[in-house]
Amino acid sequence: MSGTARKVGDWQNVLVDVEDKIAWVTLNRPAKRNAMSPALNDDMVDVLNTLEVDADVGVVVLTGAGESFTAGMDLREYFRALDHLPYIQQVHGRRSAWVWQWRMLASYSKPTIAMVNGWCFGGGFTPLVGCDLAIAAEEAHFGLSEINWGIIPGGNVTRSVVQTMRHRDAMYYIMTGKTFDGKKAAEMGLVNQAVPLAKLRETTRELAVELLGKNPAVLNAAKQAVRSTQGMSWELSDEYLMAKSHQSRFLDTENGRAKGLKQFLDEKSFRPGLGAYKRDE
Ligand code: ACO
Ligand code: V55
Repeated sequence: MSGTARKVGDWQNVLVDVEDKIAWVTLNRPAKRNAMSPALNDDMVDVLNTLEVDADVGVVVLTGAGESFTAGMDLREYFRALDHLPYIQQVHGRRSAWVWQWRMLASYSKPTIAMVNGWCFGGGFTPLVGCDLAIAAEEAHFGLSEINWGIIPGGNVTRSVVQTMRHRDAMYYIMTGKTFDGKKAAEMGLVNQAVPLAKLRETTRELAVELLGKNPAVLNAAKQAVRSTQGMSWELSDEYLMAKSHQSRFLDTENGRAKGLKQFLDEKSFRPGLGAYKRDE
C-alpha cells in the first residue's frame, strides 16, 4: 500500500475513502445494519455522481460498516414512513433507490466491486448484482427475506437474482427466504469468490489493482457490452460489438490496441495471454 487514504465528501450515511485510485464506499448506518433509507439512497446517488468524474478514482468498491453489507431496504423509513403518502410522493421518495442501485450502476463508467462483509438482505441484492464483480466473506449471510415479512422481492431484486442465479436456486431462496453463506454464494455464482473475512479487504484490493492495470476506456466499453448484448439477437449483437469496438478505439486516448500489438509483435516485451500491456504513467 503506497498512498494515504483521503476522505472524500461529507455524507451522513455513506463514508468515502480514496486510496491509490480505489474509492472505498461504505454504507454507514451500522446501528441500523446499513439499512437503505431514502436519505442513504440520496447520498449514494451523489456519491456515485461525484466519484464518476473524480480523476483520482479508477475503481469503486461498495461495502458496509460494521457487521453488515446491508440489511436491505429500511423497513421503517423506506416502507412504513412512505406508505401513507399519495402514490406520486411514494414514488418520489423511493426513486433514488433504483437510480443508484440499478440505473447508475448498470451504466457506470468505472469498474465496480461489491465487497460483501456481512449481512446482505433483500434490497441489497440489487446493488450487489449491479456491481460488475463481487467478493464475499465466507462468513457473510445472504437472504431474500421478503417472503418472511410478506412482500415479493421488488425493486428489481427478482430481476437481479434471475440474472445471476440458476432457476432452481432463485426459486428456492425467493420462496423459502432461507439464508445462505458467502461460500454458497460463490458456489452458486452470485459472487465471484468467497474468502475468509480476515482476507476480504486484501483480496478485494488485489482485484481492484488488477483492474487499474487495464486500459480504462476499453474496460468501460467491455463491461457495457456484457450488459448490452443481453437479450440481443446474434445479428444485432455482432453489429453492436463491431460498432462498440470502433467506438472504444475512438475514445481510447492512449491508443492501447496499437501499443499492445507493438509490444507483443515488434518489441516482444509482453504476452497478451498473461497480462496487460505496459501503459504509460
Ligand atoms: N430496516 C429497518 N431497520 C433495520 C433493518 C431494516 N432492514 N435491519 C435492521 N434494522 C434495525 C433494527 O430495527 C434495529 O434498530 P433499533 O436498534 O433502533 O431497534 C437495529 O437495526 C439492529 O437490528 P437487530 O435486528 O437488533 O440486529 P441483529 O444484529 O440482531 O440482526 C439482522 C441483524 C439479521 C440483519 C436483522 O436486523 C434483520 O433481520 N434485519 C432485517 C433484514 C431484512 O429482512 N431486510 C429487508 C429485506 S426486504 C427488502 O429489502 C425490500
Ligand atoms: C424491494 C426493494 C425496493 C422496492 C421494493 O424487495 C422492494 C425489495 C429497492 O427498492 O421498491
